[in-house]
Amino acid sequence: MAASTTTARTTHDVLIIGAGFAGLYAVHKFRDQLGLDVLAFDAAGDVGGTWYWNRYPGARVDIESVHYSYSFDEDLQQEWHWTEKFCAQPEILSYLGHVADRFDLRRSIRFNTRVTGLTWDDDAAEWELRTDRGGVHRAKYVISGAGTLSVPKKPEFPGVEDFRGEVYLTGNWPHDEPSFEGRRVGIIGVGSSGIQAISELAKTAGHLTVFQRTPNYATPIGNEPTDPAEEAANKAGYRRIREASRNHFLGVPYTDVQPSALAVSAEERRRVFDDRWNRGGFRLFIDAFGDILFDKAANDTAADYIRDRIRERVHDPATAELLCPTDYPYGTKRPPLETDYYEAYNRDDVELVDVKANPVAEITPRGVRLADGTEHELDCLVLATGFDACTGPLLAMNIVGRDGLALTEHWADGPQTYLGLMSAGFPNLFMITGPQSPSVLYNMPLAIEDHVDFAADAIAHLRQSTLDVIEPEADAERAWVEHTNELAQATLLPTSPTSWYMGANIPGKPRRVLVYLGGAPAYRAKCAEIVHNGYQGFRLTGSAALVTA
Ligand code: N01
Repeated sequence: MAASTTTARTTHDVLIIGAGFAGLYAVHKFRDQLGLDVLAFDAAGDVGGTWYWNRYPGARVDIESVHYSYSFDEDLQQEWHWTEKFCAQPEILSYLGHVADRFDLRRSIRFNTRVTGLTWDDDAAEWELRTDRGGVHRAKYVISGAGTLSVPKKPEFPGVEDFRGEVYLTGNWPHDEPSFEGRRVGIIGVGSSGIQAISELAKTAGHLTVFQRTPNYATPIGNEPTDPAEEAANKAGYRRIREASRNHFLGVPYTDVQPSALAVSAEERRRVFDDRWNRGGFRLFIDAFGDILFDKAANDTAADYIRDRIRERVHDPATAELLCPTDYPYGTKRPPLETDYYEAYNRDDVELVDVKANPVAEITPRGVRLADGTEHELDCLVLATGFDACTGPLLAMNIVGRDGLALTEHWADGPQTYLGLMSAGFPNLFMITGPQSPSVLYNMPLAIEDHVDFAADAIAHLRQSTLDVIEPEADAERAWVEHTNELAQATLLPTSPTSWYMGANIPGKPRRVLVYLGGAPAYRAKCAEIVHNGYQGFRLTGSAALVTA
């Protein structure tokens, strides 16, 4: 494991924040491929990022593992064997551990070390990074791989600290697997995390109470053991598969999307929806009809279809209706993928409580009390209440750029970025899968590789000259923010009242789209054009130190 000693003051070429998919690849890229001196940090005790923290029962990937994996090393993708189509958290964590071993990455990472401050020193033209272990580290370049969903939403229920039972956060799950056998368990939240956890908790808890505010459009994941013939074909065709993925909106090599749900007969629509439902993954969402995310009438056809399927699976009609989303379009919140989720509600020991009609008033020492005074007594409470997505991890690090400008100030009305990768006034700081990039609407490992490669190319480009500072121009940034907002307005996303894609899940958070909605191919083409035009929209300069050297 990591070196546990912290050198109080060190200087490097590149500082890297995080040891998840982004940080690990960045260490390899900058240290082993560019030959730079790097140091990385992670608050966790080992590598894994999101897969280190999210160990709750049922945690599983929602993009096929064969696609949700690194593409940068042919030997790596040939030698690794995924046991299932959609692997569970322990296997993804093993994969990242294997990557760390294979490329000897841990020696460049300080674990159990949280970044608490990052300040740009204009005179030296370098960043100073501070940690909670008292370390002060300097470098010309900083790569943030701090993640998009790594800051859990703070529990917003009064009294939670007085609860006499155990409280668990899905996004910060204990390493000693808690036992729920025979216990009265409550869970708040039915997003992707809650839905995965509920399916598993229902099997072991003595009684499970699900506190649901907004039901979700969950569809079958379609998980199965890896088919050896398919695996062999994938390994033989990885090059083509990765290329097809990078040319797809979501970064997966799906090819069956039809233009419009409204252009086909009801029978054909049903056939397509049935086919995608049965094949699982995000096929219903992204590989059925191209207008589902853009046209309300098209969206209604998919939403109606999903509601019908929910009603087929849940025996009690009143419970089924409560589980049917009605007040926001399908896909405007990330659609959860499930295994036997709806069947959990057919058990006598699982109870669904509507906390939209009757909100949670407080957590009492005994359990959860609702607005009408009803108290649900519990032994354990699981909070699956989501994350301060996309901007949260960056804003948590006390980043201060040029002229003392705090990132919190620059982003007071929502994120301001160029390409979702850099921000004006914050030179040489690359935000991997940052806000206003495709990030969570692209296949994350590929999105990460694209961004790390962009940063590495930019730094290599600077190092070939007497330049060493890259920063977006304010006009280019304004235009990018406007562009991402316009793209969002052309979709149904802004109509969801609680979607984290729009920052709407956190009270007081500015309502601004956090994801680039033009799709991965358009985004990649834009980045390539910008580089081709000499890093158009970026200002490339030489620091005084370099020029006088
Ligand atoms: O969080 P969420 P998540 N009272 O924000 C409820 C990724 N992920 O952790 O909708 C009552 O989606 C909230 O209710 P509402 C994936 O990208 C991937 O589940 O605000 N309820 C909602 O039901 C995903 O989208 C996987 O009304 C409250 C839930 O908590 C993202 O992470 C697995 C509440 C939060 O849902 C986030 O998912 C897991 C309150 N005060 C996660 N506050 C994969 O499959 C919140 N809620 C790879």
